[in-house]
Amino acid sequence: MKQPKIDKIIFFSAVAVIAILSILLLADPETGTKIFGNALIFITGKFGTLYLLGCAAAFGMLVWLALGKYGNIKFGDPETKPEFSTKSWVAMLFTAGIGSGLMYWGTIEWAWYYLYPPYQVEPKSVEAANWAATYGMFHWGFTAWAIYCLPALPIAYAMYVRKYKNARLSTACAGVIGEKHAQGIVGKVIDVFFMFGIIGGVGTSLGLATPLISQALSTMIGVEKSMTLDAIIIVAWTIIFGLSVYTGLKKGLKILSDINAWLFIGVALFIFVFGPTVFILSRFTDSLGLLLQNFVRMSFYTDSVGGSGFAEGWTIFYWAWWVAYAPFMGIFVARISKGRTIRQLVAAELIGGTLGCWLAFAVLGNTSMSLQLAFAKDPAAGVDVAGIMEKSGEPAAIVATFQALPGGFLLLGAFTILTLIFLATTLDSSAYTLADAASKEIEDGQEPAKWHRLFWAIALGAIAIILMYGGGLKALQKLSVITSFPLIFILGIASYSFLKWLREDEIKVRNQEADNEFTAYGKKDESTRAIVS
Ligand code: NM2
Repeated sequence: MKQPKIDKIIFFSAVAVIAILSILLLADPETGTKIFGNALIFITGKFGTLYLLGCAAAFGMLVWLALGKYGNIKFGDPETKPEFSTKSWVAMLFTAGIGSGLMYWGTIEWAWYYLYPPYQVEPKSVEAANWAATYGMFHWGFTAWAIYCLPALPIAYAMYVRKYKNARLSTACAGVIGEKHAQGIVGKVIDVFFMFGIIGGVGTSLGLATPLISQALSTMIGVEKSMTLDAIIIVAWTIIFGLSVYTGLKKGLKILSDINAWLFIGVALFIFVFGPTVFILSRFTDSLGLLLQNFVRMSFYTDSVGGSGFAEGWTIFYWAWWVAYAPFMGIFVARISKGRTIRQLVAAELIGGTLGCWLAFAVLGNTSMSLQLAFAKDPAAGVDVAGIMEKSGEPAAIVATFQALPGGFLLLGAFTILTLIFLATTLDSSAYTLADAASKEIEDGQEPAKWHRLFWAIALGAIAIILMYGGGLKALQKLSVITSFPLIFILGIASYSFLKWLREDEIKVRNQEADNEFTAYGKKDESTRAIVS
């Protein structure tokens, strides 16, 4: 099959925007970090409620869609079969959207809440521990996955039902902004903009994961932490995910995702069995109760009087982070969801995604917390994980957690490989999606050109290394979350477009059925028409 051509305007504008920004950030990283840092504080501070309300609404809409009359609508013709087995499909959509962040925050997020709890709770108290174990599950739970799922629906609908020959965010907005604008300059701006969001997002993940890997490596094999080690790690990563993205969706990406998911389950099971099994189970059950009881409270918590900044610093920041990744997830998930129904897609993301994240938080986070609680009783019997985190940073606290477990050395090795692969699967789907969005027309079953996929893979690694060495990675990370602000409106437009399309097509089908009936009975019954129009 011929390879699709690139869309020159989108491709070169994206490359130009990224190149100019990287040069500016390299020239003056401090000013960049300051400006974007302030902008981020401004957005989460002033528009926080918009994020909270919007994301809660997204969750509500998806539940309504999945359970309602549209749930059975298929992405494809009635006879279309899914391209991937359900297991691989869920593994792919889970591992694409989840990078090293889950390993990182899944292990250590509780410690921040334990030290600085919400609801004016006493730090390090029993109540603080309860909330600490629960909040991570909230920030990586249903609402978060609803944000991911939201753009996947209109994009998949545009591709497989409306049969648009591209996989772009702009196309998903066509129902509202009109086809002319979606194909024109407005659409290109939307696409370049979101591409830029991914690159920043990937920079964030790499910036978070690289110190963790180098901390683990230096603990295990005694190599000195250095810039060179960081760069070697990123190059190794780029090779792994570059290879998988080069071999394509059905081979490389699927295989890497499968390995990722199995290894994740294996490591989690190992820690569950050889770690504090009973505490993990009882802590998880307790957290689940607290979460279900307080889901609404947590969804709308702003602490407007207390002014602790908990919501801005955590929930709103998290929602913004998920939103920044959402269009990429939308395109990628749409790509792999041909032949699935709306209900299946919502269930896979909301239930599958949430349970996957909860597995990490339940096992890794609670294990880490149990060490802290043991330390509080008897310093010799546990580890002061939160203390290590405050003193030496999160990576050191994460490594200290694994070192304290049975088989610590091996476990740390497995954890490191897992973190590497988790991020690699996110990076390869990012590169694939970037290539998808910057391709011209893509026929059904076609993939973006090989060189084009590889180009984005290398670009992602290169930008991270250059900005890490030269400074400016922090600014880029902040900027990527800032891009979530206009994306909220774009996602709103895409969702509205989707509902409009569903309604239009429903009327069309009903009209057709009515027409068929007229023909069958050989007479025109105007009253049937009146019902459907
Ligand atoms: N999210 C899931 O590194 C990562 O896990 C990237 C982060 C948006 C919080 C995704």
